[in-house]
Amino acid sequence: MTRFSFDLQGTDGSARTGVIHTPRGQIRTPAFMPVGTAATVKAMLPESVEATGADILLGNTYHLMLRPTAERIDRLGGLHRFMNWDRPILTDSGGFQVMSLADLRKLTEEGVSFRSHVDGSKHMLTPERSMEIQRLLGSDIVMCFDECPALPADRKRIEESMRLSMRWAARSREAFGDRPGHALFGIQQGGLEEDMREESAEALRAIGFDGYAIGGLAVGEGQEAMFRALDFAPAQLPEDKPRYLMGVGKPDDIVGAVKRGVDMMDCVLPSRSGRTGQAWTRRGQVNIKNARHADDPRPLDADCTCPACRNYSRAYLHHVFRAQEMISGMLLTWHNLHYYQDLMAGMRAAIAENRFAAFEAAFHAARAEGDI
Ligand code: PRF
Ligand code: ZN
Repeated sequence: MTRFSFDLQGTDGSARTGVIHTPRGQIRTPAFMPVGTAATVKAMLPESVEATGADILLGNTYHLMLRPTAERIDRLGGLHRFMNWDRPILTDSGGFQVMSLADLRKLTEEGVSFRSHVDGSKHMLTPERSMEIQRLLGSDIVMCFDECPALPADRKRIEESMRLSMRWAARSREAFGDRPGHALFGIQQGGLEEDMREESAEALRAIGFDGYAIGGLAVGEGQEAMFRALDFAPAQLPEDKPRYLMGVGKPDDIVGAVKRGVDMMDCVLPSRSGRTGQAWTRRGQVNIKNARHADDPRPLDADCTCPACRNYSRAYLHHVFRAQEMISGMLLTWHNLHYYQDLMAGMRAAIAENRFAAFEAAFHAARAEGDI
């Protein structure tokens, strides 16, 4: 059986390109993972997600434990079969989602108790239960159970939270055990402070993981502060393992993160904004609701090869959005995911050919010209 491994193939400054090998296939890095929270990437068939160029999806412990439950998914053959996606799946561990979505949360050393945002039922998540749920789902890349404050927060609060997450990381490692072909990733916390990030990285390195995530960023600090933290955080993590920046981001966040040494990212933005009429293109953001598109026979992005751009006009996309037709969310989501995957492919090629700086300059120049 293929064990989980990471093959770092090239670097350009701090930027890296490589391949993660898993029994369910390869993940080309830098990788963008579309979000399939409730066992679907909303408005997309799995084969369409694959056609955009995605190698891996993200699923959520929190949502799936509440509905339809991990035990039911296990009885039905696991998450891959349930949602008809046979490539790798990474699952988030639930703590972060509980803290942002659940009602009546109570945080203790043991874990988090909370009420479901769906039906008010009572639940408890601990590192041990999170590992069990992610095993029942059949996740290929399992995330440690952690929590983090929104920023800005007091140093004291960030420190206590980070140390709790490191104790939970040790319990997650113990509960995960030895599962050949499946990976467990640690999650670095520590806010924006270099010394706390280093303490967290040191704790994770001592435990030992198959990959390392950077958590606790993109939680209200803004891009400039996030980039300052990313100027030191990736280098604190092992060079020979994948580094995953959780919940990021807009295209310019992604380019800046890759430049600073991040290998994997996920974000709801391309899929969520597709359903609200926002498109992302080489020339920046386009709001398809805008009346200026009503008579425009041109494609959304003349350089894009996705079905929305090959087969439809801006006028059509504008019309179906205004008419609240379901195809609107389908086409814009497809386009956005395709654009994100094109961006990742462009960065992988640029890093491999040692021209990332020129790629980054061209990326910003096209956006500065704007949509015309
Ligand atoms: N931890 C986990 N999931 C996350 C985050 C985190 O810190 C973030 C922060 N951007 C997004 N998703 N487990
Ligand atoms: Zn397109």
